Amino acid sequence: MALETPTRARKRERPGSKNTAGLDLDELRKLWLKPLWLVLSDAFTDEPRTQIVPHIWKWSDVRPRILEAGRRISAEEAERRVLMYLNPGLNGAPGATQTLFSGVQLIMPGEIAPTHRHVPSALRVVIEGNGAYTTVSGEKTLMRPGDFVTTPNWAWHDHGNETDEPMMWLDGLDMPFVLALNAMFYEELGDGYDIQPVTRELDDSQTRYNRGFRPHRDAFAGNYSPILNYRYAEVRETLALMERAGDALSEEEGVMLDYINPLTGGPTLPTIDAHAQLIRPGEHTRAVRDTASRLYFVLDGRGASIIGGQRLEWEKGDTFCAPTWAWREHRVASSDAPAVLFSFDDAPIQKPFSFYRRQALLEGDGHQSSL
Ligand code: GTQ
Ligand code: FE2
Repeated sequence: MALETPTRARKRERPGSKNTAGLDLDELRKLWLKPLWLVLSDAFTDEPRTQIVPHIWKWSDVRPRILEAGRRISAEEAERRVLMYLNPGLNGAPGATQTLFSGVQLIMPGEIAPTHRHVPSALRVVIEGNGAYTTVSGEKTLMRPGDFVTTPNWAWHDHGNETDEPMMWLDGLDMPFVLALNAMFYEELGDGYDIQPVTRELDDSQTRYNRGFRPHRDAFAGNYSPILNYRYAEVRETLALMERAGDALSEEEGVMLDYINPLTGGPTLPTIDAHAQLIRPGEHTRAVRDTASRLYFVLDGRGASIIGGQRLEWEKGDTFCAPTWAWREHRVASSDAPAVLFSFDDAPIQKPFSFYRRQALLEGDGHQSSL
């Protein structure tokens, strides 16, 4: 007899058994044993559950505080002068979501952040300042507002500011994920190498790989993008063209592009996918949810998002997070300029194991009712 596989599981009340069946739980506990049936429905939930809550870090709150930190602690003492963005659901543990760390970093004129490397992959998006540098694996790049810069796993990196204005950027790392796996390693390049030797031309990787070319018989074998810096000016150009062409208009995401590794077409970092999207004046995107957790950074403009039923008003420089499986939708008023949102998510961690799911809200008008 052939068994039919139901395409839709029937919904039923989960029993959530409290029946200890006369077993001696204390005795079992001493033996590090416990009946699964007592906790089954807490672990095997029908849908994802998360401690992470939607939250917005307003640039108007953050900016004066990171500048104050700049007056009170030297880069030398801090090593990395960063104010972390903590998710209110994590009880103070570092992390903006369960897998992603974020924060704002400040480097004052004349300062350096010494060379080190670590297991977590990192990305930066420049908020303010012009021309401070980061050097990754011997390649230096001068960073401008909106630029997206990657620092792969275990790559030597240092930062410095040889300009006369402060430089502030958003950091994004998969650090909570690495910590959850107990897989952290960290080391410094050490004495005399606070600034690592620059061994490649300025923007070597952009010229090599970001023009539809690749060196013949290229030996690059990293599981990350070889491109160090993705310029915001080019992102704006591409988004503008996509908008004019009327293509790639996803109801859920407006006009959106992915930052890719040109060698694979996949994400720039093995654990983190990054995107930029244009929300046009008068646009209200259809609600969508997926199993990835993510952070949004407002590159330009202003608007509002409803994340998990919570309305977050945002403007340039703000950062906000969307928990796993929370409906999210974005809106820009017709009287406002187009807005550009940068976002990064942990989908690449989930996809290889078939954990990733995505769903658009098809009921009603495709919007949540906001609180
Ligand atoms: O700039 O290298 O926000 O190593 C956290 C850890 C930034 C960095 C962070 C880091 C860095
Ligand atoms: Fe680092």
